[in-house]
Amino acid sequence: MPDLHLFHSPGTCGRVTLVALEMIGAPYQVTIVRHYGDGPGDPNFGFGDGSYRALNPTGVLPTLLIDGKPLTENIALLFTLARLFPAADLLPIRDPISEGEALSRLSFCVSHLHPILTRINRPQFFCDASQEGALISVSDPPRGSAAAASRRPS
Ligand SMILES: N[C@@H](CCC(=O)N[C@@H](CS)C(=O)NCC(=O)O)C(=O)O
Repeated sequence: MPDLHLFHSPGTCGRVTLVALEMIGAPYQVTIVRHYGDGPGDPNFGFGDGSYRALNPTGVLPTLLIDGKPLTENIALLFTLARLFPAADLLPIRDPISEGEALSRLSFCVSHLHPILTRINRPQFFCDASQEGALISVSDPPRGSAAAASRRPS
């Protein structure tokens, strides 16, 4: 059984891999990483001394050490865990068409949904709210991929 060690912060998308680990039921270790610091580019993000970037040079969460080797990006983590623990039936890895469908939906979450949520939850990363006039004009109803992201899956 591989040694699993998740670097995570509550309230972040690291919960995706955390849920997968819980579904698998295998033992794993968690290290809580300081979330965001002073925002993207903060050299102290992570462990407060910048050392988190030794694990993940992009600086974002989560990172999963598998037998000591760091792996990043939730989609990669989910597919790797699904193959390491096939009995957990995390993803339809035995059927290429169903696997493609799962990859398509996960890719949509990562490339469209998550960046939109980041801008909603952390506007300070994208504008200087202290400056007069730094108001964000929000389109209602949402358009483009934001509209697709706001629809409930059928
Ligand atoms: N595509 C990445 C997204 C990772 C990501 O953006 N994580 C956020 C937390 S939800 C983060 O660590 N942000 C810190 C930063 O942007 O500096 C994945 O799915 O793993």
